[in-house]
Amino acid sequence: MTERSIEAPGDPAPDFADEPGLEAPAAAPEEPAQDDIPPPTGEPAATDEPAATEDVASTEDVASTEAPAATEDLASNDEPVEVQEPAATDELAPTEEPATDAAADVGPRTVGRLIADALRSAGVRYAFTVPGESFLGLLDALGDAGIRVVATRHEGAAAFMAEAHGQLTGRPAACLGTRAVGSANLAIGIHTARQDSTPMFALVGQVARAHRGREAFQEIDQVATIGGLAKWAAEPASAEDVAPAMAEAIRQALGGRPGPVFLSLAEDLLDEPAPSDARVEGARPGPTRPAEGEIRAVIELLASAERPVILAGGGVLRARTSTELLRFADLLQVPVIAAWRRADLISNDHPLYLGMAGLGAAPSVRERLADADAMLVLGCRLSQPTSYDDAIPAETTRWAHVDLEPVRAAGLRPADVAVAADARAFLRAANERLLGKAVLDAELVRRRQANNVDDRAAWETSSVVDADADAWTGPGVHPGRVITTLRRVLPDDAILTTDAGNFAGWAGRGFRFRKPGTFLGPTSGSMGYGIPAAIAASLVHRDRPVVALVGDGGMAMTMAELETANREHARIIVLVFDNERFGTIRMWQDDRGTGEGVATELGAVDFAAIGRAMGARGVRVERDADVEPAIRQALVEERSTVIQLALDRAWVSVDRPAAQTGTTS
Ligand SMILES: Cc1ncc(C[n+]2csc(CCOP(=O)(O)OP(=O)(O)O)c2C)c(N)n1
Ligand SMILES: [Mg+2]
Repeated sequence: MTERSIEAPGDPAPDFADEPGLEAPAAAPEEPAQDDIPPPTGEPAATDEPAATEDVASTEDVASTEAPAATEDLASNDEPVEVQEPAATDELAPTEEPATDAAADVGPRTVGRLIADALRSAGVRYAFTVPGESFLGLLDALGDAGIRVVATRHEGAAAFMAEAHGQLTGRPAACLGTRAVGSANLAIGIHTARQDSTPMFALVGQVARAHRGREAFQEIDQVATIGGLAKWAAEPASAEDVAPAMAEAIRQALGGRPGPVFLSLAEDLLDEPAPSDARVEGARPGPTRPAEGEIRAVIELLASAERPVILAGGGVLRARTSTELLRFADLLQVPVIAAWRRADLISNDHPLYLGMAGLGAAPSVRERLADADAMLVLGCRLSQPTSYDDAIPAETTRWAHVDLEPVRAAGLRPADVAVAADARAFLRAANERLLGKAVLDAELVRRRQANNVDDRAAWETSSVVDADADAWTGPGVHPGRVITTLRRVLPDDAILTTDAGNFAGWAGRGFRFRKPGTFLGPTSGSMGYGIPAAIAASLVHRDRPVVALVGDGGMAMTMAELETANREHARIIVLVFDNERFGTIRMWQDDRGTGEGVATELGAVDFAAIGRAMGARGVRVERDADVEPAIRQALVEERSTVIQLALDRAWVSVDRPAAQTGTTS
């Protein structure tokens, strides 16, 4: 077997429980009110999303009304068993789960079926694909194993859908493509899953073994090339290799820092009989738990500071532990800043929430981070945008890193305290300690409380995106007002997805998320993500509005998937911020003062008509007054809607709003 691993096997994935939304407290800030996310209602019948209203792991099973009833999932991530964790009624601990293949005893089966059963047992409910003749033996087996297969128009969208599904639910999905050409198209989503730490299976057909190494039709070394984007990749050489490869693939995808795995599967192998004794063995180890001394050290770091801050990332969302984070922040009176594109971490209305870091963030966020005398970086890998090009943590900030895999990167000052732990395990243990034996310096707590009030006020001022909206008379819409209108009109459990581009800055700064699990955005900054992610979210949550924010550039990259949405009865609303250019890159060109307009000027596209051609509704909005009615109408329609928003080019970015005089058109 050809195998490539770029990471040591690590720790387990957290369980995939859902979590109630967290509301801003009305009267008593230390008692966060909890507002439950309603259970999903659409297909899959018993859905991919837990219906629990607490932090309880889902017991959801069975894919969709269209998928065959699944075999029992012994290794499913949604059937955690409480282990080791101190008793708590509202959250189930991550758990050691057998990764055994439940279908191993069903009798003779093909290698394709063996793989499909193993995927199902690892929690896979959806496979997204552009089919190819090189993996028919797997494609045929997926439905029989209880996995719903969704055809997409491009493999890039298939990979984005699988990534978004994994990011939203914590449960891995699969994407499939054919040999070199399909693999190459899947690449963008594999890279995105890697940067987002999202568990995902990318499975690609490979030429038959007899042709391997002869530059056969669409042959490349897939493990060395596209596989290099994944956390782990392999090409099993024989039927005997497949079960161990699947066991390792599952362990790699879900264990430690989760990520995408890549399997290259020879066409002829898939129809071979699997060895009768083939079992996908292996257990993922339990979550890494912090030691007493480590917890104490982190608490002391924060409790002894006057301006501490918690910078929290996707690890908190993945562990479904926002409630514990807020409890921890409340107990210590330490404010929370979200990592880039993880702003749905806790309710943005909570007094201890001080904004999202990174691209487009309110200026107060960076200032507050830079000003911190102590910082806990929690469930966050300190990406380049989040750390403002490694400027955060600042030289003067004592910092602790609690993460499944704390980073030790070149150029990054080592953490004063580094704790390898799951965010939930850490927070629960830390909260227990705080509620029990910890003694806090009352004077310091009082000072932090006073600072928090000021800092929150500073963020609220700094994150306004529609200050000048009443003065705006056009042409086109005011992008900041679009975002505040959207917030006003959407229910709290609506899901927002975003593409890449300057248009996203207004939402990044101005939208107020109120519940965890209501935002999907790629930390890879990939264009083309918004629509596929929205479709994936809508498949999971049939009953919740899903809104994709896209620019005209990104829209055109994956707009063919509107037909996929229509076919799959996924109801999405697409807001297209149309400035007829790759506006972000044009801005950089203008800043350089050279090459303005090279490859950044685009022509007009009737996106509303495109929407209609794909089976959706399509409307074009030219002025602010028409934005709200268009969104409200879309919310009550049965079909998807494309709302094309005319955006004057004077709106360069959230930091460079249009002046009232003239345009750059
Ligand atoms: C797949 C991909 N290709 C290229 C880029 C580089 N890029 C970043 S933003 C951008 C322009 C996006 O244009 P549009 O979607 O119209 O949004 P705007 O910047 O105009 O708001 C480009 C080309 C990228 N991030 N992703
Ligand atoms: Mg544009």
